[in-house]
Amino acid sequence: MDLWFTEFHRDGVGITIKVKETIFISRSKYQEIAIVDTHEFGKMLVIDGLVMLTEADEFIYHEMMAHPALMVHPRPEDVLIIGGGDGGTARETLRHQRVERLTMCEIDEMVIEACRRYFPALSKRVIEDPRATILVEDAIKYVKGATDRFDVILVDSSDPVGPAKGLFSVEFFTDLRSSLKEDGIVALQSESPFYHADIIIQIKDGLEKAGFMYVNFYWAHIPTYPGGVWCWAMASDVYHPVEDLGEDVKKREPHLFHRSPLRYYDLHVHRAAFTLPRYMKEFLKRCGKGE
Ligand code: SPD
Repeated sequence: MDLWFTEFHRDGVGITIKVKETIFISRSKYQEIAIVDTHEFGKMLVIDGLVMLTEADEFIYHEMMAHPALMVHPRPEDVLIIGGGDGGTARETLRHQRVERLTMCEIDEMVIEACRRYFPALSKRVIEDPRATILVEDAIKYVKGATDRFDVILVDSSDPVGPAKGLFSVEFFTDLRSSLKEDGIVALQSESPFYHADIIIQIKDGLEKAGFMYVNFYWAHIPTYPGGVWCWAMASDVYHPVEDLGEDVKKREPHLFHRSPLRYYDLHVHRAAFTLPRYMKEFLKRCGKGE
């Protein structure tokens, strides 16, 4: 008997992936977590019926979640990851020699534990690297109460359903801005430009209302996410994501450019990622401070 998994993007459309076997399925305090092995994409993490990552294409998502902000900031010494319990964004962050301390704040311990067991290639680094601290906490409360200030905050959230809903609000974006040092940068996963323009508009509007000077979006292709194209926002009061990308970053992190372990990100990709298709520029122009 063939087993297939379908994630519905809307009522009449979705992505269907052939499953070899279900490896793990459980309900945590917050959500339903499943790990299945697939024929095409290797192991896949699914939360509340939505694909979070697959072994085959996670490198694109995690490289683009972490490196653009970390390359633009001249001294990303203190980094906070919100969500990201699978460890993929932490793995990419810890490739940067300039990162001195990494805090990862994930609400759901079951995500951390399941990924530690079934996705060691993602989670190994954050467990073994002495620069990393893992907090099992609600990030919304953490950024409200935190006295620490960060150079870079990476919001590697789930889609805006369940516990992740509050991670897309103006109040949260305002608390994020207060948790950054004066020249800090935040990058947030921002959904599909084709299916979730409303969410991207909400993020742009929210980051601008929170007071960020620069709010820009960038994109990459991710075959297993809705529409195959995914977006991130980057916001800062000081750094423009392309104009302030110095070539000297190659001297600061040479191992990420010469014989690089990266498979997607480089400085050409960085600049290209901030070039948006016309339909996206159109809907961004119509909200907040314009494009
Ligand atoms: N629709 C998928 C959105 C998932 C974004 N976060 C994925 C977490 C991987 N670290």
